Amino acid sequence: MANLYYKGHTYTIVLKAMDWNKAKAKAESMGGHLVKIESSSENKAVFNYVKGEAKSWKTHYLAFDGGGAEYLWIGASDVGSEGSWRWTDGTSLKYANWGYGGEPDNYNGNQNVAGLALESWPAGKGGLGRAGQWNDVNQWTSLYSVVEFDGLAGTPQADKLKGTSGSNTLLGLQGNDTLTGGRGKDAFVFNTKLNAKTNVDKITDFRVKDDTIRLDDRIFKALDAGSLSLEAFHIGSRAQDEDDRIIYDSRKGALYYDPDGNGSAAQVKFASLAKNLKMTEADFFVI
Ligand SMILES: [Ca+2]
Ligand SMILES: [Ca+2]
Ligand SMILES: [Ca+2]
Ligand SMILES: [Ca+2]
Repeated sequence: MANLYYKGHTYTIVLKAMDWNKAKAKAESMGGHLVKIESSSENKAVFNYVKGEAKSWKTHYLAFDGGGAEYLWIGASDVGSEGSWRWTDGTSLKYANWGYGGEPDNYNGNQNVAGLALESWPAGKGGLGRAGQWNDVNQWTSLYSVVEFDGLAGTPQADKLKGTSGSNTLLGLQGNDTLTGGRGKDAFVFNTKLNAKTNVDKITDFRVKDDTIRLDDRIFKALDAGSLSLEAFHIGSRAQDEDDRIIYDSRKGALYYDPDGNGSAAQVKFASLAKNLKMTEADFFVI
């Protein structure tokens, strides 16, 4: 299955039917999030992508309380507060494409998450919504889901990703990826489980002046979101102090994460880049 690339974002489909909460967790473990659809053009692009992919699926998952039609999970929910729809990042919906027949209707009082419909509903006759529109359905329904990555993303395998001459965000995800930002102010995101054998990304053209390495605090648990502190960055082969967290071995061009500085836990290599760069804590940002 090919990814969809649209306006600097990447979309993929998880072909494993899950309830909404599991789908949300799965998307986040992949380094993305359940799709956040912010315009009619994005909705159209995502819908056309899903519709095209769905032609080859053997199994189609339906929401019985969604008129028995086929849906995929998207990131909108009002679990926190009935009627107050939000994306999984907590922002409210500025664009929505609810079914024209009165959705979201919180049918039976327990529809708190949204699906993107692949057909009209009620199935076979319509009247409440059409393909491409959204319906609130029960969160325990098992559906495939649409995952979005906020940048140019790869796959769980080893990828070669190339940015443009403009500013790009690159996410290699799992696998030993090769990332090339090109010109512009590029950001390289590390947001999947570290593994010194199977998840070390090579950044071929990191430029200290323009580029940034973004570290997800769900993976780099010993870091706090925001700027990396001066004390947390160290140049050398290993941590010297207990507060060293990100280690740049400038002789090898290797980047390591050390969860406890000079404590007993081992450092884990997560990236390689050129040797002898004038790296500082300012080259990192914790997300
Ligand atoms: Ca509904
Ligand atoms: Ca990777
Ligand atoms: Ca990859
Ligand atoms: Ca670029």
